[in-house]
Amino acid sequence: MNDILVFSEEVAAAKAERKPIVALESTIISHGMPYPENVQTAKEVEQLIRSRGAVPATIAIIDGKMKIGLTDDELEFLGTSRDIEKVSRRDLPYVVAKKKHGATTVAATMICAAMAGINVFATGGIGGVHRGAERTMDISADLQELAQTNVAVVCAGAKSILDLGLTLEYLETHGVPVLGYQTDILPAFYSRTSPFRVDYRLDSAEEIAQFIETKWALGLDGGIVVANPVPQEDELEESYITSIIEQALKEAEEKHITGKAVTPFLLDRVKTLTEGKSLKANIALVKNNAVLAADIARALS
Ligand code: PSU
Ligand code: MN
Repeated sequence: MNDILVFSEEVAAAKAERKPIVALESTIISHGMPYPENVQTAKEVEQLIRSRGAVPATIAIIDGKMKIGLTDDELEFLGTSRDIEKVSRRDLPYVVAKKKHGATTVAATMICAAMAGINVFATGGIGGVHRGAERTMDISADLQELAQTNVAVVCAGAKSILDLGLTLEYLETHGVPVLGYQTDILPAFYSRTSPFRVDYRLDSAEEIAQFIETKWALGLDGGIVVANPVPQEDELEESYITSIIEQALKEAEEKHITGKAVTPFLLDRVKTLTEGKSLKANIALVKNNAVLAADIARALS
């Protein structure tokens, strides 16, 4: 196991000194944003976490190694190579056994983070129950991971490519709390609001840390969703983004896109149809989440 789980120097030192650490995923780099914005954003997000007194640990599989903390060259490689698999829980053993390269989803990043002893993770949006899931059964493995793995995930809610109502129902069934940071309303990634409420509103990183600590102290295993709305100035208009998402969903249906290709297809279409407006919002919300995650990690340590 020790030669499969490999720490960067920076993260190894942070662990030895018991510094707060924030995990970051890599699917957003390889499959979520175009080059060069993906690599640029990944580096800036790491820098932001350092500036808040925590240590970033971007996670990916390189040559079959589960890397906890990446060099700038590795970030560049993930952001440019076409040879990167999207890796969720199901795919992890294949990519490790075959010594391939993989970008980790929220689920796979949670798994690697937990193995590495890291319990706070910042991302953009989580996967969830897809619209039409009553026909397709398309439910992201991210939700099942949140049900069982002890990592708090800071995100901007979930995109309305998903059925947000069913996603909340699924999380409730599995005992995953959805916390709103300074909001009562579940944010919908590009917009600060949705028709749904979060389970509990907490207004500071300290209160969120206290909640997380209490959950695990009670022996209640599993993750926590911390929903942090996109900054106001970067928000996209709800009716605008909704019509674009509906267009993308229609195209996915017509092209019979299924399985793990669905989410990357939808993300790519939304990006193209918004002519880059969604990318700007995406970058802003990821940075916003990184800052909150660093504050929570500090409060926890
Ligand atoms: N949603 C986004 N951006 C993303 C993803 C989801 O708004 O980049 C990525 C994350 O890595 C997430 C994954 O874990 O897609 C979910 O994929 P799937 O639906 O195939 O489980
Ligand atoms: Mn899916």
